[in-house]
Amino acid sequence: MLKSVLENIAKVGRRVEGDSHLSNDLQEKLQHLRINGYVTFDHHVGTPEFEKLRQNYIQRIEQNFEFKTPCLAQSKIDPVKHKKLIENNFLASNQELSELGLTFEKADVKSYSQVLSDFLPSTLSLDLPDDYNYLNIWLDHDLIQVAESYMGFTPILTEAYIRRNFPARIPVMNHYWHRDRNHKKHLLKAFIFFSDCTLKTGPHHYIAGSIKDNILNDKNYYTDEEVNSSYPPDSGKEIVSVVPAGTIILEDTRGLHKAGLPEEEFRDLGFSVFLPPVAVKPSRPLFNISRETYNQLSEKQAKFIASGNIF
Ligand SMILES: O=C(O)CCC(=O)C(=O)O
Repeated sequence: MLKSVLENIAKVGRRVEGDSHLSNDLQEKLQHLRINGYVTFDHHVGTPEFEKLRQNYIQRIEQNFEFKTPCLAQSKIDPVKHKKLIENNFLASNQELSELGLTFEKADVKSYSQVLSDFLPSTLSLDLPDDYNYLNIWLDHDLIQVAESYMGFTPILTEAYIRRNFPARIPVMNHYWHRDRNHKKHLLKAFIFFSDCTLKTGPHHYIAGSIKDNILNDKNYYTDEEVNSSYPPDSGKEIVSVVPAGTIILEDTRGLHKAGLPEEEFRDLGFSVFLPPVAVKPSRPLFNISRETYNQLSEKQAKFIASGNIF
């Protein structure tokens, strides 16, 4: 008995007992997540605090050029020369793309509009800023309580970043339906909308309930046709995120999902990934926060941060 308890702790982490400590609203959210594989939080929509954060993010992208480079420049893609890469949906590291001359660097950046016109980026990525105001959304108190109860233990925030996605000539892997494989049993991702999302700006798509079935689970990617034939459009299973800025969708991405390809403008989306403590690779932290920012977190929030992420 003791042996199996210890084994369980080693497998996942500190267990969280029951759901009764949650408010009625959060119990409902937890129930929704358990049944459907996703749940939506809208308490940041329209708040001055979120709008201030959004403006800060826009400034980091459009004025300070804090996005990551090397960055893929769709303008440098030659459909003939890069046929293989296109067929592989650009499954290559930034380093490999850079060696092929398909990226732009910080030194190439003169202004935001020049980046868009010269390089046609499909995505600009920003690492989570070392700022408590961002962490406080990534570790939103309602969200982490639901995440913890769903998993049954306190998970660790292992990835944290924001992406601006533009219309792209060539789809990449996550534009196709897939199931995330980061962990077989315990995985949650939060999608934090930093812009109003419409059908035209590339909504996120999810098949409700698909974590519970074993349909379409034998290959890495699926077409719309394959998904439509297993989950007909009139079944109401496909959830499409037409939502205002400030919305957070917490999702078990072991279920079927895909990124919508923007047809116009862009969409800004924050990402967080929650995994069991044992799945954390201390040698490879995927985001960093300073001790000063860490010290601003509540006791509860701090439990979601691994020591390897603090510098
Ligand atoms: O950008 C999105 O809407 C989804 C991204 C995705 O597929 C993923 O993070 O696995």
